[in-house]
Amino acid sequence: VVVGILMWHQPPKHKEWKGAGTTAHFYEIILGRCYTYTQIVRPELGHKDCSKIGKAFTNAFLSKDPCSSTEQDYQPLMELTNQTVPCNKTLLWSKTRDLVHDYAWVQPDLFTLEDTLLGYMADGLTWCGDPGSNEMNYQSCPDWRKDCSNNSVSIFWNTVSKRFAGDACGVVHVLLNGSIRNTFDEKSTFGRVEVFNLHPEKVHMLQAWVVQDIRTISSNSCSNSSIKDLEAILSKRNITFTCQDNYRPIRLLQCVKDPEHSSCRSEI
Ligand code: NGD
Repeated sequence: VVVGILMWHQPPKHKEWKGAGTTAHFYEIILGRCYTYTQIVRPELGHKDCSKIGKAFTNAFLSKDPCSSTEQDYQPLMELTNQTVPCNKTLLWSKTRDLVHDYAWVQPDLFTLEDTLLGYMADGLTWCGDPGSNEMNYQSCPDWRKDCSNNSVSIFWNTVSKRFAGDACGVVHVLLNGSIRNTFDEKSTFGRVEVFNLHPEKVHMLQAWVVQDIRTISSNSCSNSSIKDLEAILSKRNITFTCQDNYRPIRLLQCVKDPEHSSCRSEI
């Protein structure tokens, strides 16, 4: 009996992973973000049932092995969170996380995945469960490099990125980083998932904006060899590709943060 009482008082023992654990107050955060989005950011989605959405989200991973997550786990959540993005307004990104969201903030008719309900709810959070418990694991979660790629967070982003790209129509834009070697990274979500889920019947063109760090600008990042790979994939898929170096509206945003830089003083 004594042993039983002692064990009962131990915190639940979860498996130990190499990544950070579930974000503290995960459930309250996703629920709050759902209400903020559907009541304030996009009141036209005010009919969405955030209480149901929150439960579908946690049901996708609670009491399950966080390294055997599947797209099917997230299907009930996906069905509750469908949303239309107007044609020509989809903005994809890879390795430009902060800049793309700064740009979408000043250009509110453009949608990144994080400007849709599900992306907005989950951005920046970590979550996982454990097969032996119906609670979240706040101690640790699988790291996608060191533990497993089929973890609950990565499978979530693969699933929502696939739908986001599959729903896109008209001209689609992508903001890429011209200051790194693999400007187009075929292992990124953009390179693995989004490029292959654009529908050629709906998407006539992918336009890349390649931006460089303002401190290390050289011309012609569109001639980066990885951009040729992207062009080849799209040509095979019958989607026209265009590429623009250092797109001016984004350069101006970079200059807001670094107004004294020489490349911000001239040519404005
Ligand atoms: O399994 C993974 C993985 N899990 C997490 N991340 C992963 N990246 C992989 N390549 N494979 C993290 O995703 C990674 O550490 C970064 O913090 C983040 C974005 O990675 P990045 O900069 O390489 O860009 P991606 O192309 O992989 O993804 C951006 C595009 C963009 O068009 C969004 O529509 O894919 C969508 N997205 C994917 C993953 C995560 C968004 C997010 C997000 N908001 O966190």
